[in-house]
Formats: sequence, structure tokens, C-alpha cells
Amino acid sequence: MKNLTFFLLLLIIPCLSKAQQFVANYDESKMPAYTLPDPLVFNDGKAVVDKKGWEKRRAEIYSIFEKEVFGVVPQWKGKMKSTLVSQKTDAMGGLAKRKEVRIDLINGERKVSAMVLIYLPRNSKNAPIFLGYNFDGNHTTTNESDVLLPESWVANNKALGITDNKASEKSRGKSITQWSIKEIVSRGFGVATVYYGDIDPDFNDGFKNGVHALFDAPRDSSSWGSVAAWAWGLSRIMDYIETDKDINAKKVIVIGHSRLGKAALWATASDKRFAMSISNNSGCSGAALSRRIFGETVGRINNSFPHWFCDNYKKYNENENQMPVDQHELLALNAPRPLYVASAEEDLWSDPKGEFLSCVYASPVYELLGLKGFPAKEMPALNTPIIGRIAYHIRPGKHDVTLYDWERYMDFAEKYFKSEK
Ligand code: GTR
Repeated sequence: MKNLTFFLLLLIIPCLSKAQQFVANYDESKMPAYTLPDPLVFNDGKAVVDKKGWEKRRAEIYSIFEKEVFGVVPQWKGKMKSTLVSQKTDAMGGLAKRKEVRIDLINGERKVSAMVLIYLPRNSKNAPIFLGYNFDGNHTTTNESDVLLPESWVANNKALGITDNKASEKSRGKSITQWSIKEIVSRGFGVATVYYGDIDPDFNDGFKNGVHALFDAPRDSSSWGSVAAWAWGLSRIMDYIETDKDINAKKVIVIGHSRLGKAALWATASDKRFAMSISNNSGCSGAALSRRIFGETVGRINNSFPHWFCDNYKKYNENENQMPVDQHELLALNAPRPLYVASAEEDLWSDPKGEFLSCVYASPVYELLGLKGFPAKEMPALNTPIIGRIAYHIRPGKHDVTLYDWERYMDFAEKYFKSEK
């Protein structure tokens, strides 16, 4: 009898978990009613009425995101060293100056190294620069055969023939269209990119590797996850950029796609040295409002990627209305700096409308600071950017970064930077 019950359970359990499997909602009419937290109301219910008040309120919002979403970065007691590994003044057929700079983050015997690949307009000093992580290695962003492969862990990928978690030549140039380096440099901007796995390999390893392992503080429910680690890494690269005379450290534009868009937004929220933030299809826990429950949800992201956020964030699985913040407030943390959010029509998983609405609801903060904010309330047509201090577009196509996206980002950056370029 006991055996029979056991076998019945064996049959039933897989069926149950299947029934409970996540089914994304893509129907606006099935969305629950929700009320967003007001970025201009203090935790104690009082209204924020001026710039000084906003700085205090900003600290409240930042602290909530830190403790409840991305996790708190412990105090850094290590040191950092940068080494110029290669330099070429006639890269890309003479178009660009290229450098590879290794950043070593060191704590006693422990070390994590990240390679920064930098392309700059050949004859420009002080160029503004786009800084962003790549998904598969610096060598995937270019066809140049001497750009180094990452030495850190990479995800296995059948299509690329990676079976041993090591990058290979097969993927050189694979992400060229996502980077458009030639077009960017031709327009007078620099690009700095780093393989995100150099900072923290993207798997649930119990925080034993990557930069988490350089810290000694014991972990608790508000400890940092991988997104915060990637954001922290961008700030360390900024520490290097501040020492590089070829780059204008006052004009560093952080850009990120998808999970790296989440990291970009958190990096610019955390570090005011960054001049501008670009979120490309960052979706759930990035630019998209969580309370809409459209596409990917908080519960789903925490289940699929338990290492991305702090454990406290899991309290809001299927419980978004209890979140003391929503993602429009993550955008608002960028104020007064220019901010660009972009969606793709077919990328419903990232909830384009939720990304758009975040811009709408972040706008009052910019307006309080005397800035234009976001001049729209209705979703724009495809390929029709809305440009205020916050900008937005939705283009046709899939979850991706395309030349169209880059061109809009460069237009936007030029609008704010050109006079000083
Ligand atoms: C998906 C994830 C998204 C997004 C994306 C990506 O699997 O659900 O939140 O981050 O990955 O980074 O490509």
C-alpha cells in the first residue's frame, strides 16, 4: 500500500508542477488594477515640493531599491589596478584608436580581472563614450582578429561550439550588429565594453565567484545579487576612465541591453558620475512597471534567476502590490540626468508599454527640477522617438540592439553633449 501511494505521488507531482508553471499574461484587459507609489511623496506621507526635498526623497527611494531589490554592496576594502594590455592607433582600418585595459580588483590573495575594450575616434581627445557590458566576450563585438578572448567563465552554447565554459574563436564578430562600433566611432563617440562574466559569471554559484568573492561580509536577505555586482563593476571601470586622458569622464553614457539594461539603470542610479543612462529592452526589474503583471513578472524572474537580486525581492513574488517602489522610481533616480528607454515591438516579454509608462511616471520628478521631463502620455507610433530629458522609442522587431537604436542614442547624446564635444 505504502509503495502504491509512493508511485501515485511520483505520477502526480510532475503534473502539479506543470499545472503551476508560469503562463505570462499578454492581455491588457487581464491586468490587475494597481496604484503606483508616488516618487514625490516621502515615506511618511508628506509631499516633496522642491529640489532639496527631492534629494532627501531620492535617498529614501534608493535605499528601498538597495534593500528590497538589487541588494546592498558591502564596503569595498580591496584595491584596484589598471594595466594597458594593448594599444593600436590605427585600428579599424585607421578609423579608431583601440586599447585593451585590464582592471584587476584585488583583496589580499583574491583577484578578479576584467578586460575593457575601448575604441575611440582616432584623433579625438576627450571624446564622450558609451560604456556597456557585452554578453559573450569582447571579441564578439568586433571582427578584429587580435582582440582578446575572455578568460573567465562563459555559458555553454551549442551554436557557438562552447561546451567547456571557455570562449572560442567561433564567436568572434558574432555581436557586431549589436555594437555598431564603426558607426559610433565615425560619429565622434567612443565605446568601452567589457564581458559581463568577467565581473560576475551569470549562474547561481552561491556567490562564490566573481566580485562577490572579493568581499568578506556575511550574507543576509538584503545582500547584493549579480545585477548589483555588474552595476558595481561599471563604477570600477568609471574609476579607470577618470584616469584616461583620451576619454571625457564627464560624458560617460552607460548603455545596457536586457539584463544588462537592468544593470545599467542600477549603475547610473548608484553612481552620479555617469552622465546619461540608456536602457535597451531592460524589461522586468529594469524599466518596466512590475505592477502591470504583463510578460515577465517578479515571481518569474526570481525563479529563473535566483542570483540576480537580493533575497528580500522574493517577498514580492506574485505580490507586486506590496512593493514599496516600482520601476518608474528607478528611472527617476537618474534625474536630472538625461535618460533614454527603448523597447521593441515583438519583445512583449519585456512589456514595452510598461517601459513607456515608467517614463511617464518618472517625469514629474524631472519637472519638479525644472526640466522638460517626458513630453507624452500615449504610446508613440513605431520609429517615432519621444524626446524630452527622458526619451523613449519603440521600433519594429525583436528583443535586440540594432543600428536604429544606436542612431537614436547618438542623436540624443549629441543633443546634450554636442556643444561641448
Ligand atoms: C531573459 C530574462 C529577461 C532578460 C533577458 C536577457 O531570459 O527573463 O529578464 O534579462 O533574459 O537578459 O536576455
